Amino acid sequence: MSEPERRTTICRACHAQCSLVVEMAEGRPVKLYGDKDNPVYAGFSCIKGRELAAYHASPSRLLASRRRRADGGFDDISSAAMMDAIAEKVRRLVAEYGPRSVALYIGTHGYNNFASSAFANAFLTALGSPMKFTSVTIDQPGKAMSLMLHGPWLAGVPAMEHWDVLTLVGTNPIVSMNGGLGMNPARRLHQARQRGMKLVVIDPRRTDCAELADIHLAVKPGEDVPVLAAIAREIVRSNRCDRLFVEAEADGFEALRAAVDPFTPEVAAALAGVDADDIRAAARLIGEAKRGAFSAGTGVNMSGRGNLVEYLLKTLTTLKGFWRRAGEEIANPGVLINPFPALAASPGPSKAWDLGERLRVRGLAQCAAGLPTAGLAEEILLPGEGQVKALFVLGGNPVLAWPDQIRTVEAMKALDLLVTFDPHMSATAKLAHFVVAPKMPLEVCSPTALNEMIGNFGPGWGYEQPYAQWSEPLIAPPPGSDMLEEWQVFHGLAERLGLTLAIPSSAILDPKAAAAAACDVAPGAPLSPHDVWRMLLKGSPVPFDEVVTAEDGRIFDRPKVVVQPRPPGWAGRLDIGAPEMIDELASIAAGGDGAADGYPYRVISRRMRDVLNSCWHENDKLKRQFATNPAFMNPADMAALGLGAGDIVEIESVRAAIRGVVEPAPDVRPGCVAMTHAWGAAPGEDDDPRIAGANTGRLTAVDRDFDRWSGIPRMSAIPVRLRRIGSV
Ligand SMILES: Nc1nc2c(c(=O)[nH]1)N[C@H]1C(S)=C(S)[C@@H](COP(=O)(O)OP(=O)(O)OC[C@H]3O[C@@H](n4cnc5c(=O)[nH]c(N)nc54)[C@H](O)[C@@H]3O)O[C@H]1N2
Ligand SMILES: Nc1nc2c(c(=O)[nH]1)N[C@H]1C(S)=C(S)[C@@H](COP(=O)(O)OP(=O)(O)OC[C@H]3O[C@@H](n4cnc5c(=O)[nH]c(N)nc54)[C@H](O)[C@@H]3O)O[C@H]1N2
Ligand code: SF4
Ligand SMILES: [Mo]
Repeated sequence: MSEPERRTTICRACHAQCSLVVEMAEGRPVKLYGDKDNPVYAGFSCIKGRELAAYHASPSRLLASRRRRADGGFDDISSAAMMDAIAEKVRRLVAEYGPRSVALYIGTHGYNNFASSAFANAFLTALGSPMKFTSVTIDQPGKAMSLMLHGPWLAGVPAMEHWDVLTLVGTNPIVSMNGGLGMNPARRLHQARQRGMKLVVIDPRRTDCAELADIHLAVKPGEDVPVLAAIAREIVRSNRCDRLFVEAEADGFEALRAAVDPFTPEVAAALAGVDADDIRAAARLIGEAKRGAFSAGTGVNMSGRGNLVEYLLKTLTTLKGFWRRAGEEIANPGVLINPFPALAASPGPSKAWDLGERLRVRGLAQCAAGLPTAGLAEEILLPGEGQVKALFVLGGNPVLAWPDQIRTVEAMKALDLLVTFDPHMSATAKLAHFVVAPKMPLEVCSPTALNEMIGNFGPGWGYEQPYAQWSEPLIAPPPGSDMLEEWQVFHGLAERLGLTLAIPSSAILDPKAAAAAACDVAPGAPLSPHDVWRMLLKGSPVPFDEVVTAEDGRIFDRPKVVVQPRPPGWAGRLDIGAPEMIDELASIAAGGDGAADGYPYRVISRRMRDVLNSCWHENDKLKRQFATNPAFMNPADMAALGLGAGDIVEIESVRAAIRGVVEPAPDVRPGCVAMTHAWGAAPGEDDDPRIAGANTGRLTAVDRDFDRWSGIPRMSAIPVRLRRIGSV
């Protein structure tokens, strides 16, 4: 046997896009591991990424697309015949019901490769349908909503090396890579702590990050607002605000001061079930810091008050003047994507909801986070003009991941046309009319555009350096397979329907400017993957021809940018007293949130290190530690309920009951059951939680306790009652 050839590639098993070494022997990948020479990731990888090649060779992988028969079984279908059949069906639906009857949902694996999502969106636009949904509105919609309410600060926050304190709220980036700590998060946190950075973690679970925190506030789920309001109150009252910055740049200080005033540390401590002195200590750490950052995650975005929590974190950043100032340097002026202008200024707040297309249900409409995905099942089920009849699912799995699983399954079954793009017969694919078998990451080219793009989410996201990597295909699709890239399918459909696709540049953040720079793809135009990426990176700071030379991933030689002061006559100001947020604070202070009688426990969501959402659950290496998604419970609760490790517990919400396998977890706050989403199967299908896991989405109802703008219902902090129903 010859020596293995060493190649590098971008891991595309999650959004973090780590750089992996791939040892190739006889044209096949034999070993994957983190590239220790990579200047940003420095050798980091996880088991999900090291198994990337195994997913490609998984026995469960579809090697051709499938079409459902009338009896519910599936036949293989050639790519060409499949595109013919889907195009014909779309043509008939649009003719009979109008373009709005066709909808698109982009999930986790629809973003990893921008080419897929760009072509899918352009296809909907060409059809004339506004019905474009993504997982963002069931993930962390509070980020986009709060950004509009508070206003963006164009220069962002300083690099992590300057932070004296970091506060993580409902997020565990050491495991999830969810921002806050950047790439190689454990190493970065270690380095920051060595130089003296303090860490505050607010989470009902003693997470991997909380283990390393200076202060851990193990709040009651859903009760973060009182704690953050009390921290803001302490900072204001102890005169630790940056008054000059606030006066110069923000409106609403008096309204905010009055709104947080009722939240004394004692009041907040009682509401959140933590120690008032710990709240004071956290306020002191943050208050005394010169620079710092806040980062939140799914935990708080899903527990009922996501907009307000994210808003308070931006407000605290403003109160402390933690934003990057004029004269400071930005090390990353963009490689693939043009960043915001480096100005110490804000364009000011803007409207966050009712921004366009209205759903026909519950007054929901396009908001800053997108069209409310939590309203889509009802849109499909509600008869009448505009009803959604066809759904394209791009790299997502609604049946296991959307809230309100019962309604979701009903909706999927009601569709005239359901098309999933998935390498697998996922739970959603099983209900689809067509399952498109796509090429997989190591078989396609792509750059690190996704991770650079999400650098705009907040502190500790994306790259602080002008870093990028480009990957060419390392392997060919399996012999005898018939697969396309997702974009090729949308291109093929457009061609069959005589539609021209306008592909906007991903390098331009402003959607209007990106659309103005769009490249038209006429029907029948031959297109290579490089042609497509040339379009997608049109106008990128580093030109495409240079980007493709970075197959190892590198820091480009780019001029540092110095933040410029606010131009004269600039009108925009930040808003820390947005009336909607101030009203919500007032209702919480008045004790607005009623207790859920009879449902004393709370199911809280969490990620597991080795598994991403519903992906590749059949891979044994990902299940070394846990076979499915256990119900993690505090031993004190287990004792009170007579539960032992491995027992089956019934978990019942107002909506439905599921069964979970109990796993003792002293790190979980008593009263909580921590469970990962996107496991289990469709209702009536499984039903052994030890084999399929349990679906927490079944506990939730989209029309109960939902956000008025993004529609996100309570997907964490779900009130439940528990009952022991068996042991091993
Ligand atoms: N209760 C509760 N519900 C939640 C959450 C929670 O914390 N609690 N989290 C929410 C969040 S944050 C999200 S993002 C959503 C996730 O929602 P989705 O994105 O809808 O769900 P995933 O399970 O990520 O679906 C990914 C699909 O992509 C497929 N796939 C894998 N590799 C590829 C590939 O290379 N190409 C293509 N085309 N497909 C591929 C997988 O087989 C899988 O079916 O779930 C949400 N639901
Ligand atoms: N290994 C792995 N990595 C992933 C994923 C995965 O499935 N596995 N999924 C990816 C996806 S789609 C996303 S969106 C990101 C999400 O990334 P994160 O948001 O960091 O996700 P989690 O690790 O679940 O962290 C959420 C935390 O919120 C806490 N929490 C729950 N309810 C509350 C509450 O009411 N208040 C507070 N303060 N905390 C609460 C939970 O205990 C948990 O520790 O991760 C991504 N990365
Ligand atoms: S963190 Fe994500 S990108 Fe990095 S190796 Fe793991 S799965 Fe791949
Ligand atoms: Mo997510």
